[in-house]
Parts: sequence; C-alpha cells; structure tokens
Amino acid sequence: MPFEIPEWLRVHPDVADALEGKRAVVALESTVITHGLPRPVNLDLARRMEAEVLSIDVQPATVAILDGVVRLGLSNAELERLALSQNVRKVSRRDLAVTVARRQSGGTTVAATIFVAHSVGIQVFATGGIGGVHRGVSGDISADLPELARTPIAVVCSGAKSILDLPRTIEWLETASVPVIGWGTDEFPAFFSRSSGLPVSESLTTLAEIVTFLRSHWRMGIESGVLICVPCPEEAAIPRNIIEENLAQAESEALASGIIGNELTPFLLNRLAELSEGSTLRANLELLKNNAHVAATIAKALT
Ligand code: PSU
Ligand code: MN
Repeated sequence: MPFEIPEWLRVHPDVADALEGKRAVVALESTVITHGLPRPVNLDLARRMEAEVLSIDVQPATVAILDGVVRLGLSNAELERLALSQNVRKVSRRDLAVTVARRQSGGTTVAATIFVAHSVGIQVFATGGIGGVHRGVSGDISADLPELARTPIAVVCSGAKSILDLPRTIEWLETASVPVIGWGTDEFPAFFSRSSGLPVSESLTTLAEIVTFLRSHWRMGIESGVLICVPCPEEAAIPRNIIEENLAQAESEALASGIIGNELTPFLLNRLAELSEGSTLRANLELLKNNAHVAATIAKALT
C-alpha cells in the first residue's frame, strides 16, 4: 500500500524503514501503558509487547503523543518516559488535536491509535481489550466502536474490557458491520475469561483463513475494521463465574463509596486485581503479549 507520512506525525526511523521497505508493521496502543496497568509493570509490558513483535522480525510501532508531537514508534527512553510519568493524558480521537495544540503528552486509546496507524496504511494493530458499551444507563459508549466502524484495520484483541456490557457491545459492532472473528473460538472472549457465552460473527481456525478473509475485506473496499478475537492463554485465564462474582462485589463497593465517571474503571480494575490476588493482572499481561505475537504473525503473512 503506498503511503505518505503526514506532516503532523513523527515516525521513528525503524518504523519508517519498515514502511518503505514494505516490511510488516504492527501498531500498538499506549493508553494501556499510561492508564491501564500499574507502574512499573506497565513499562515492562510495553517492552515485552515490542519484543514479541520483533521476535518474528516484524516492526512494532507504539503510538503516543509526546510534548504535543504525535509519534509512531518510540525509542526505549521515550517509552520509559511515557510509562513512568504521572501527568499524561488519556487521548482518544476527540483529544488528539487539543493535546497537540497544548503541547501535552498522552497515551492513545484504541480509537486514537487506529486513526494514527491508518494514516500511514498500517493494517494490523494489537491491544488487550477494546472499549465498548458500558453497563447500566450511563449511555457511555467508547469512541473505539465508531472508529472501528469507519477504518479498515485489523485489531487483534481478547474482546472488550471486562467491566463492559458485552451483549450490547456485540450488537453495536453488528450494526456497524464490523466482522467479529474468533480465532480458534466460536465465542467472543471475555478478556480475563476465555468464554462469554456470546457468539462471534465467524470463527476461523488457521492463519491462511484469516489472511484470505482480510485480503477479501480490503479488496472489496469495505470501510469497516475487523476484530480478530484471541482468548487469553489458557494457563493465565480466569473462570467467568469468578470474575463476575468479584466484579459484582467491586461494583457494589463503588456504589457505596460514590465512585463514578472516569474514576470508576480504574477503581474496578484495581479491586479486581486485589480480589483475585493478582490473577487478573497476570491474565492481562499474558493476553497482551499473546495478542502482540498473533498480530505480528498476521502482519507478516499479509506482507
Ligand atoms: N481495556 C483494558 N485496559 C485499558 C483499555 C482497555 O483492559 O486500559 C483502554 C484502551 O486503550 C481502550 C480504552 O481503547 O481503554 C477505552 O477507553 P474509553 O472506554 O474511555 O473509550
Ligand atoms: Mn467512555
């Protein structure tokens, strides 16, 4: 795919080389680094995801904003700065321009990362869980969903964030015509758990099938993205009933202490980690690494 680097984007030389040499590239988001995981495991994880991709000779391209400059690919020192600094923004598509204008730094969500990756024609992106439709009556729907609806990119994930309303998230994706592919599973993964009881739109079992499907999606000019759903590796996954029990407890604690708005997600994830004695954190790290590996495999096969 021919590409031109937009003037607002600074591309790391290794990523630029890969794009020019038509070597495979996998985009990685950074809100999971800045807001999704505790320090310092977030930095360790960010490095391990890059290493997973590099291990099969595919170029990782972590997206973030540093001092008002949108970046595709970070040096080791930049990755460290992003992961360890306290006052970085969570940047979704809505927040891209204002973060640049104010010369701030931030971790990009799935939505913002899709926007940046697609601007140079990157076709594959790895993350843990996408945002989606929240539970209850808040009306909170992640900007990740409309971004997936309008951008032809393959997003490798383990479903959506565990605390979301998964049936409504799936319905939203269906309305937006986003294929939800289960790789080796016919169930939509529930992040920490391998099963959700909810169907995917299609189940594919081999890399060749995934690649053939993606090629026909791109060739037909279908504008939507594609979700490739990969369950959490078996040895780290947590049974669904345990997650649901712990989540119910954490939600009632949040209600009792009046925790709402953007404080709710960090509170719930933190409590889930405590209640599971660290099992959710371990599952999160394992699925992220695995998804990076799977995405690299797909990117390589597509190139
Ligand atoms: N899932 C997680 N941890 C995270 C995220 C998702 O388990 O940190 C991040 C991703 O970057 C995702 C974003 O794009 O949260 C969605 O946020 P919101 O619901 O505010 O759009
Ligand atoms: Mn939201």
